[in-house]
Amino acid sequence: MPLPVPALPEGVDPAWLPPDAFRAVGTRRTLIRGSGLLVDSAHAEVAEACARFGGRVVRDAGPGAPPYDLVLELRGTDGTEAFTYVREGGRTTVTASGQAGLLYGLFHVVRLGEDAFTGERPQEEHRPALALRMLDHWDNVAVHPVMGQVERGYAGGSLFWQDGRARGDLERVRAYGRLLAACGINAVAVNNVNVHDTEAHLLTDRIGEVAAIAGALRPYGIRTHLSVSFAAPMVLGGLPTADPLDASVRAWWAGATARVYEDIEDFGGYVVKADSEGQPGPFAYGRSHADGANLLAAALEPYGGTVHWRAFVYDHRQDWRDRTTDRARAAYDHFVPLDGEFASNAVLQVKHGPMDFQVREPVSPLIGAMPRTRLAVEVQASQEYTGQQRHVCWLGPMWSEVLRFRVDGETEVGSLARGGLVAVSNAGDDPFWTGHPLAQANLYTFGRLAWRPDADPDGVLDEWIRLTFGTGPATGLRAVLDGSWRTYEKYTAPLGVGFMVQPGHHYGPSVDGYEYSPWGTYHFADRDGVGVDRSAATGTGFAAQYAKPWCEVYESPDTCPDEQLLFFHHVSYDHVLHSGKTVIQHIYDTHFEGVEEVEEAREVWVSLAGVIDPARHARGVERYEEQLRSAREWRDQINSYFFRKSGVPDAQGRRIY
Ligand code: GCV
Repeated sequence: MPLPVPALPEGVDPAWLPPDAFRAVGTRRTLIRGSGLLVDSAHAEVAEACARFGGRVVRDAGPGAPPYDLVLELRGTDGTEAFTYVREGGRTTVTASGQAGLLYGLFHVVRLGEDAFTGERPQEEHRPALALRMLDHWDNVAVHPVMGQVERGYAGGSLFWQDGRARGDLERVRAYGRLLAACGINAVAVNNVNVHDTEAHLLTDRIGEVAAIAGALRPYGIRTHLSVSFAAPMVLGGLPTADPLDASVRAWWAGATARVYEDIEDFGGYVVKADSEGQPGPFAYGRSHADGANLLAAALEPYGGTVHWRAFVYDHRQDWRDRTTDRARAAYDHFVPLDGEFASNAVLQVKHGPMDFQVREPVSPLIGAMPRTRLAVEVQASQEYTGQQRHVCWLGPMWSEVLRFRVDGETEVGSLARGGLVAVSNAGDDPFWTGHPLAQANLYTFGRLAWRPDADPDGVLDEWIRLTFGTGPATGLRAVLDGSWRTYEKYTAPLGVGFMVQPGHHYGPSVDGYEYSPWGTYHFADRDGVGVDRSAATGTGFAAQYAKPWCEVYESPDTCPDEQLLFFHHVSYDHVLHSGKTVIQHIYDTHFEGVEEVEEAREVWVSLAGVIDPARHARGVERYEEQLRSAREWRDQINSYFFRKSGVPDAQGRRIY
């Protein structure tokens, strides 16, 4: 008997899989052919829908069976995730040669709803563009005294860990896996990349807890990965060194990894943050990051595992007086010389921008500069710098811009992410999963873009709205989500300069919060101008890390796109943008506009009372109050700061403090 569809605890939001989303399938006659764990999951989905809506499901019927509206047929066992979909002769047929493909095919039919059973459609082949579509959870097992249970988590506690151990009841984890499968995600790293001592033990004596979580995710085609400490041989194995070229270290990793696979046969592999923000790494031994990554790759290789090695390596103890060190340069400077040295099962995981998940950054020049290395691109669904899931900020357009960016004028980032697309997860044990109910759109959009990086994000948004809310409030929801990233950008740090957030927790404005800090995140505003000169001619040289045409485009303020101007150049307040406005007037205008746009969005949301279920609506109202308060604070602090620095009044004479 297949496991039933996971039951959601009382009050937990069904997100994009409400029962109604299955109505079209549940009223039909379905035949399922094939066997295996994921086919069982597909069967359970259809069976539950039929029980609710009156349809019928038959498994593996022989000849002479009655006619079916939907046939889901597994025709092989090759493990691929692709499926074909055809509608002919009044029947809808999904075929796949791997179990996961069959499950994805079913969710495709669910997404289409009635359309899946109407008219005729020639055969379509659906195949994920990226093999790995992964979420990294920055979850701590034990509550961290500063970072809490989930580092940069804005959706309650961890879905996996509670009271210092894996949750005993993993039904919600199963439900999470189901949601993720329905948008195409197939891998999850279950713990923080900052590996503290408690979490380090997950690799060895506590691997059983990881295995239990893996067991809950497996029926939905999701492989489990683990963040590990580079110093594990010392911390856990009692060795005097973690030197990647030391034979005893290599043997330790081989042994530890063999034991992991005894417990989790389909274990995905390790995620490593090394020599970064205080985490241990190969630099301590005078070794390169390729040496470090290859050590773990060798341990994983016999089992088909992968090491995801993060490229987020920079000096976080910089002297702010030193104008030559540029954090934006760091990943490229460290890793490009290592191109070609990484093992084939080592993936270099690169943040999409050169800094750190700001509301606007150029695409990291590292992507495209390492043709002989498997790269994964990392984005942040968790809204650390984009409103912390209190503000509505739908990131689909930003991610889509990144994925469609042509690094050399031709090759798209989405095609270069051979190691996959990874997001820092924004989900937690909050009843709405993501804190703000509208932040679910980010999780869903991430999965769909990972499947098809060239997908139109607006289409994905429509899909999410339709599945989650039905058709009623679609126009209003589109209105509040669609431009929300640009709105957020308008009232926060201007023109790509980044940060200006309160130190530590990163919520709310503090223009100089990081200006005299060691973190390398400066804006250099003075009485004459603002921005970071990263040109090759007079600045840090970062612009020269790009291939043509971008190195030329970014090199000069005349050609640099307005939205990136202060990332690449220090310009005077009266510098005229391509838009025709001066920098200072742009700052004033966008900050007033941004707040007005939040006011309008809030009105739209309020007007949806009665169309959206009361619990979601009430949570959204509460969050909009906070977003508006915070946006006003941003507006007033930024505008006042730049007015005081520049002495230039607002051309429209609006209130600046
Ligand atoms: C997990 C930023 C965040 C850190 C995070 C780090 C990373 O610096 O503020 O909390 O650490 O990125 O990506 O490793």
